[in-house]
Amino acid sequence: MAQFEEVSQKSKLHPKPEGLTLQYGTAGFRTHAKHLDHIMFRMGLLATLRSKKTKSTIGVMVTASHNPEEDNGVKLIDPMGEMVTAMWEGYATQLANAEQDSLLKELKDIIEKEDIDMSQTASVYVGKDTRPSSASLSQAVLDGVSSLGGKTHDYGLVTTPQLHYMVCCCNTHGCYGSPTVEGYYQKLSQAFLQLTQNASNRTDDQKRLLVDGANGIGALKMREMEPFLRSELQLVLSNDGSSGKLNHMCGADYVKVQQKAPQGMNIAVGERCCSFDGDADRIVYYYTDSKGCFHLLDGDKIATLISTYLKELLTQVLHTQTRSKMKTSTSDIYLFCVCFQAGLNLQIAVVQTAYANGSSTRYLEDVMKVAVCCTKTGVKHLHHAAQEYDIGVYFEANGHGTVLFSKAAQKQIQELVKDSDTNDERKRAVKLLESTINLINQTVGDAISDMLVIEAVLAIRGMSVQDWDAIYTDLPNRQLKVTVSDRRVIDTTDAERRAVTPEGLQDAIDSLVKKYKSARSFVRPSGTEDVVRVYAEADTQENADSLAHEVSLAVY
Ligand code: NG1
Ligand code: ZN
Repeated sequence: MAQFEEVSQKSKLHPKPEGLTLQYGTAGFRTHAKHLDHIMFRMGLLATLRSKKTKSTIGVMVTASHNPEEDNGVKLIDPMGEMVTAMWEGYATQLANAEQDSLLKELKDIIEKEDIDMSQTASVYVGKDTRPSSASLSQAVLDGVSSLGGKTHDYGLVTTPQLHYMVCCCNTHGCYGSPTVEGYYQKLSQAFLQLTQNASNRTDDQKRLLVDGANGIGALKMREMEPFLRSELQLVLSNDGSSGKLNHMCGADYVKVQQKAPQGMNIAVGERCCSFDGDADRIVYYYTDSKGCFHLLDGDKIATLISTYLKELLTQVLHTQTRSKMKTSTSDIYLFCVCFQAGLNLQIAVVQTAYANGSSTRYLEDVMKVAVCCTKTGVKHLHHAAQEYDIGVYFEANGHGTVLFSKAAQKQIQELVKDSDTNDERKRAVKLLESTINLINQTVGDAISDMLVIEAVLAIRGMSVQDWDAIYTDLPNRQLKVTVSDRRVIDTTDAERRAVTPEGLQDAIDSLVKKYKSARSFVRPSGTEDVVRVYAEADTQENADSLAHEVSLAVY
């Protein structure tokens, strides 16, 4: 019992307001910062239990991502850097909502259900974003961990993906990289520099990129990373937090939803720009053309660029190897077998959500001949689906995503790199694959890593942002939010593309959609805000706007 004495004492310093209930949603707990002190303390407790249970380091990130500066939130990170399992999300909600006098009872209930050995040591990594409330809230997490005797490492200000990376590095004993911010910069910059060596004669203009840091942690971290990139990428940072408010009229979410450039950025015609969100796990690109038209390159365009590039590399390995086979020496035949696997047996798939633009899905399936799979919104669903493939490229349309390489795929690629008996073209392709793997943060979507991958791919393929944009043309689309008295009355199926309840809603949507050309629309309750989201796309912007409007009226 003595081990819970400190929890009992310290929890009084982080009291739960009576009657307040919160849910561990798609992105953890997220609400106004003033409601979160007790949640943070309790998530410190839960992370300690999770660490004892898994005998691994667990992460706790304090952030509310793209939400307003006054909000905050918290997310738990599992041993390999992935999101915590659904079962533990349930425990998080249970612990968060226990009234003060039943906290210990709920804690012991989890310990019993999970059969946790309390004598096991615990280690928790904690990080925070730049919100004014983050300092005291992350202190509450640290208090929670130490009151249960867990060890903490406070990383202070880091991006969400950086903390995921640290947790993965720690639990893989350095195999993934060194668990420091510097280790992260070194790993990524080395891979980036290796990749860009393959792009000859880049001009300063091609190396120049305008970055909107959303006045958040991403801007701070890009400044730290810049010297590691040795001018191979010349960043012009705006919304770097020196004056503006976090996520206010800037950042990836603003740009994606408003479909316009952020404030605080001076953009010349045709210039390549990107925006991070508030915790730097999302990125979107854009430019304006000579007519002043804004062009957005969102998560769907990013997934298309990256999967096309990877598919080409795998094909190059296969083709060059086929030529080796023609020489018919014994060793060539052997090499062919190894490479045949790399070229043929690695299946690339792209994982999307219902928000993916219809044009992107069509392009990937019909032109690229890549398998496309659709999951529910929320990166954990995409991440799990992507794990099913040798190479799973997943992106939400809002720019949150990454690429996963199966262990077997990584092994095959590494073996081919080591193989000294290869021709130059194949070696180049295999090395590019290896450096690309090193550049990608496979634990979670990462704006910095994604940005470097995109910049490297554009450089290697000699593409401008306009060439990239021209791969396919987005169907005009509109996203709206509708506030209703209870959003939970809407239940969906088919990866959230069809509403099952309330009765009649889907029929109403279907008949509205029929009025327009190339149209599609769906509604779903948000997992992070108290709203219903409406999405519509159609042949023209006017039609997409009016379909979205009509569907929102049907939701009331
Ligand atoms: P909700 O609020 O459930 O739509 C939003 C995003 C998700 C995901 C989460 C977590 C849209 C339409 N939805 O979820 O894609 O990023 O936030 O941050 O962008
Ligand atoms: Zn985010």
